[in-house]
Amino acid sequence: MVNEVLQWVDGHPPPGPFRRRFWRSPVRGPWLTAVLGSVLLAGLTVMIVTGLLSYAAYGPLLPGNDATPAHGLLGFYLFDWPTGPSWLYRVTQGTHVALGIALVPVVLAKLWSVIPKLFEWPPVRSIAHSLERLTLLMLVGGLLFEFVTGLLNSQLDYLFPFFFYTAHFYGAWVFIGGFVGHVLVKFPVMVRSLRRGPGQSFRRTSVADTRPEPVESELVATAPAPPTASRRGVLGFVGLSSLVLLGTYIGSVLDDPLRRLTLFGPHDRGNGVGANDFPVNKTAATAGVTPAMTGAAWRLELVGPAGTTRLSREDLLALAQHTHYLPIACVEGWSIGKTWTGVRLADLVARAGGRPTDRLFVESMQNGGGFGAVSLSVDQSQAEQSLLALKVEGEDISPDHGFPARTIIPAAPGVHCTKWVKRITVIDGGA
Ligand SMILES: Nc1nc2c(c(=O)[nH]1)N[C@H]1C(S)=C(S)[C@@H](COP(=O)(O)O)O[C@H]1N2
Ligand SMILES: [Mo]
Repeated sequence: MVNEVLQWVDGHPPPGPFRRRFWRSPVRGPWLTAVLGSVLLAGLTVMIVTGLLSYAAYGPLLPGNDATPAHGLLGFYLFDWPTGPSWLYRVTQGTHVALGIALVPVVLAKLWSVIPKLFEWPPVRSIAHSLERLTLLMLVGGLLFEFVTGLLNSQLDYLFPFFFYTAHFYGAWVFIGGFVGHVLVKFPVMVRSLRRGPGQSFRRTSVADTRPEPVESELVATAPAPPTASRRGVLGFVGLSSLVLLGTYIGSVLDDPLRRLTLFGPHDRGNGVGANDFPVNKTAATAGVTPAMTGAAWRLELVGPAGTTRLSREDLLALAQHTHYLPIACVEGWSIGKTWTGVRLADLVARAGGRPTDRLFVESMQNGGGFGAVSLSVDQSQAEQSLLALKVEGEDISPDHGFPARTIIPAAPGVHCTKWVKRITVIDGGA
C-alpha cells in the first residue's frame, strides 16, 4: 500500500517547475553546466585557499587577535603569518575579493544552468539521495551566503545583523563541506560531458541552428523553445560580464595612477590632501580621536622590562628613521602602497629593555571598536620593515591616517596597522 502511494507520487509531479516540460531553454545541458562548473572548480578553489589564508593572516593564535575564538578544529591549519614579501596579503586578499566579484556572473549562470535540479521530483528518493540533496543545500546555501556577505563587506554595507568575520568564517566551512562533496560526486560527470562536447560546433553554430544537447539528462529540454542565443553567445556574455565587473573594481588594488580606473566601490577616491590623499574607512572623528588627544601633549607609552617611557613625537623623530614602501591591504580587498617613514619597531623593543624573542602588543587611543588593540608576532615585531610610522611620502601623516603615529607591518592585513597609537607593550615571547 505504502509502496503504491509512493510510486503514484513519483509519477505525478506537481505542475509548473516540477515538470520537465517547464524548462525549455535549448542551450541548457550537461556540457554547458560542465564548462561553467570547470571555471568554478578552479575559481572557487582559489577563493577557498585565499580565504583560509586570510584567517591565518589575522594571527588568531596570538592573544586578542582571533575574531572566531570558538573555531576549534577548524583552525587546524593555522600558522605564523610571514612578514615578507611585503605585498603578500595585498595579493592574496586582493585576489580573494577581485576574483569573488568577477565570479558573480559565472555563479549566476551555473545556478541557472542547473535550475531544473532544484525542482527534482520526488524531492527525496533514498537515504543516499537525501544526503546528496543535503550537500547541494550546503553548497548552494553556503555559496550564496559567502558571496552576499563578502560583496556587502567589500562595499562597506553592513546590512546584516551579525559580525562579518564570524559569519563569513563558519559559512565558508559549510560551503567547503558542500563543495568537496559535490566535486567528488560530479567530477567524473563533468569530465565526461566536456569530452562529449555540446553535439554541435561551439564556434560555428548560429543562434537559429542551436539545438539541445543530444544526450539524456534532466537538464536537457524535452520540449525546447525556439533558440534566442547560441552557446557561444551565452558563454561570451558571461565572460564579458565578469571582465566588466573586474574592470570596475581592479583600480582599488592598484597604486596611482592606475587607481583612477576604479569606477565603483568605496575606495576609488582619497580623502586628504597631498601625500595623505588616499582612502580612509574610519576617520579620526568617527573613531572619537580628537585634536586634543593628538596634540603637543601626546606621548607614546613604551612599556617593557625597563619600565614605562613616554616619548613625544619629537623624541620619536630624533630616533633613527627608516623609510619603506609598504601597502595597506584591507580584508575588504582594497589596498594601496605608500612610502612610510618612522621608527623601527625592533628598535622600540630594544629601547624598552626587551629581547629579539619578545613580541609586541599595540593599543590605539581609539576607544573600543575591535581595532583598539593588536598582538604582533615575534617576527612582525622584529621585521626590518615594521615601522611606527610618522610620515607618509615625506609628509606628516594626517589625523585620518593615524597622526601622531601608526604602525605599518609588512605583509600583514590592514587591521594590524594600528592608527593613533597610544601604548606599545613588550611581552615576553617565552623563548
Ligand atoms: N585605531 C585604528 N586603527 C586602524 C583601524 C581603525 O579602525 N582604528 N582600521 C584598520 C584597518 S581595518 C585598516 S584596513 C587600516 C586602514 O584603515 P582606514 O582606511 O580606516 O585608514 O587601518 C587599520 N588601523
Ligand atoms: Mo581593514
